[in-house]
Amino acid sequence: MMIVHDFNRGPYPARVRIALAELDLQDKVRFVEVNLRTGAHKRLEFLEKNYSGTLPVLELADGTFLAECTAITEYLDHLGGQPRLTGISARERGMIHMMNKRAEIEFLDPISVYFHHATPGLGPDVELYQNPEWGEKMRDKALRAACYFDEVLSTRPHIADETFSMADITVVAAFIFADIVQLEIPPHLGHLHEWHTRMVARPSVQGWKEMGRATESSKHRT
Ligand code: GTS
Repeated sequence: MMIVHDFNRGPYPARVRIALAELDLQDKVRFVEVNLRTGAHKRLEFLEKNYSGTLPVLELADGTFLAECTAITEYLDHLGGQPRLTGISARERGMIHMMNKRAEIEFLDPISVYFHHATPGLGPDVELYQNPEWGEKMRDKALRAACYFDEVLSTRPHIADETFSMADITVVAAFIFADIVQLEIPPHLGHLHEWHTRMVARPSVQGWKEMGRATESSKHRT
């Protein structure tokens, strides 16, 4: 059994939950909650698992710790020998990697920076340095990315290509984070919103919060 070190409502952990559901691997993991709001992820005990002090982290049965949603998704996708989220052909893999990285650095990560710098974030005990101006800039960067992805989706049905991939999951997470920080994705971005409606209809995206509930109950069991 693998362990997901998790924060049950977090947009980044949601990426791993969605990947687990897409790959039908929910039964292969159990969740252990790490409370971001008390700064548990910045303590030595956790930093030994993930140098970057972020969630999620996947702990393999042999004790290896895998951090970074992209790396975790790659790993999970290759467990069954038939990758479904990270591409098979060289072209697919290249496109998915590029678009996933773009979704991170242009869209999801800037919303996270906005949250940590220009809103109360995780609270004064955890947010020891805040730069609101930088946060606002990152919010604007995220909004520019929304326009970019709208344009991309005017030419193809998914973020990277014809089929659903890890890059779609990353943009879904950006929507989840935007919702948390009440950042409106401009309604006129019709292609992006139409894509999002399709994504939300997927059982994996519909169900990520339910897997969150499983987190809570497993926390109480352990
Ligand atoms: N690049 C990392 C990844 O892709 O896994 C980023 C992970 C990340 O930022 N996770 C958030 C975190 O640990 C969790 S959440 O915001 O989605 O709940 N944030 C805590 C912090 O102090 O940055």
